[in-house]
Amino acid sequence: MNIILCIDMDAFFASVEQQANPKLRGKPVAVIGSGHRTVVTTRSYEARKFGVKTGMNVYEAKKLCPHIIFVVGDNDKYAHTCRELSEIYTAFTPDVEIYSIDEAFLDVTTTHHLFGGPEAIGLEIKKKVKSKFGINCTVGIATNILLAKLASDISKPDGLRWIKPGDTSSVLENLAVEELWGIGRKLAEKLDLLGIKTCGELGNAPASLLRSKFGITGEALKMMGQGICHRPLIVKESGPKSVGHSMTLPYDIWKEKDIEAYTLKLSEMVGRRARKYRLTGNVICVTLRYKSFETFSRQSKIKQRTGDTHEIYNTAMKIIKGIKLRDSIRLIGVSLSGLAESENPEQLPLIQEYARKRDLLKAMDHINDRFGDFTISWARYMLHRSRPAVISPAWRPQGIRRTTV
Ligand code: TTP
Ligand code: MG
Repeated sequence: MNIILCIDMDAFFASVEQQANPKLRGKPVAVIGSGHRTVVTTRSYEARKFGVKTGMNVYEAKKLCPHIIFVVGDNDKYAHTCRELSEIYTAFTPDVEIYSIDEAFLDVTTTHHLFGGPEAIGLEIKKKVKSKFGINCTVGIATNILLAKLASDISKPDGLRWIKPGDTSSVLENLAVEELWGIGRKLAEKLDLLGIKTCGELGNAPASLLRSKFGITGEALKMMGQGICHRPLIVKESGPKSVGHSMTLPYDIWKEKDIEAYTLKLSEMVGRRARKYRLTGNVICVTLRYKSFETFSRQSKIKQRTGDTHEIYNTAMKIIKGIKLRDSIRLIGVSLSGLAESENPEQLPLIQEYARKRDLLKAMDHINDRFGDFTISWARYMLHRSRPAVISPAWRPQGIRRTTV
């Protein structure tokens, strides 16, 4: 029998904002985008009491809750927290699926006994999330992701619920079908026309009826009504062969100082990730894409492995300066490969200059870990800082969020 945990942050964007600004705590807060036709992406539980919902425009929200505080969302901050959260999860199992920006599934079938059981893991995760980020989350535990997600949904906010196999039918019996993950309003309306309102009714409906109405999905729907779900977790492979970042630039560039600034930003992202995972590498590779979309890579091997932003940057710039650019650039990528685990980073370097550099990077990493990527960076890069205005609800660390099970 599998044991799956679903971890879902409570009012995620709003909670992150309330944490970042104490004046927002305990208050009705709605997170919005920066455009003038923006809508509410989420709202604090204080705002939910007034009926403020995701998707409402600011006028509708204000009408329901006149003292609501609107905050323009900061995607970098949420993505940063999401990445940090996954580190908390992987301490309990390597089988983690980051499903969306604030939801993850953990398969603890083979590891829960090491930590005192599934509930103990859930409580520990809640504690860690609270102490590290100051935000609440809800944990659902069950034998599959459908029921784990349901367990979390029905115990929000700040909850923990284990739906054990013996409890499944009593939980589902009178539950409205649209409470199930993957059954939206439209599908619920179609089921309603067949006289099916609850999961209990869905689970007991004749398979032939569902098949004739919904085709092959009909069978899956019946199983969902019974709390059966065979979708496995989609777990990202671990053990990177290289650490790399690339970015399509906001506009095509040509000037050396622009190329330098973006290469420095990318080198910092690569260096920081390498340092975080205690990796060093000795092959630096630069990828360039011209305005015409022609793309090519050049690499260079250095004598000693490094995770130092400036060594990566200097090598990357040497590579770029050795290329006779034929067109303006629309994408730059920097990667570090030939990876090995770095030696004990606390060991004192013999040369004082190296010690200073190490301490500087460590202090910068510490600040950026705590407050988000690029809170502190090199002056040359800061001049080129820009930030996207909105985040897609489909955002997830790898690819697009799936909306059905
Ligand atoms: P959800 O987990 O759906 O919502 P939530 O975390 O705000 O609240 P809950 O306590 O009910 O889990 O979404 C996670 C974040 O994703 C949310 O904080 C904002 C963002 N989001 C969008 O940007 N657009 C959307 O349409 C939805 C639903 C969420
Ligand atoms: Mg959430």
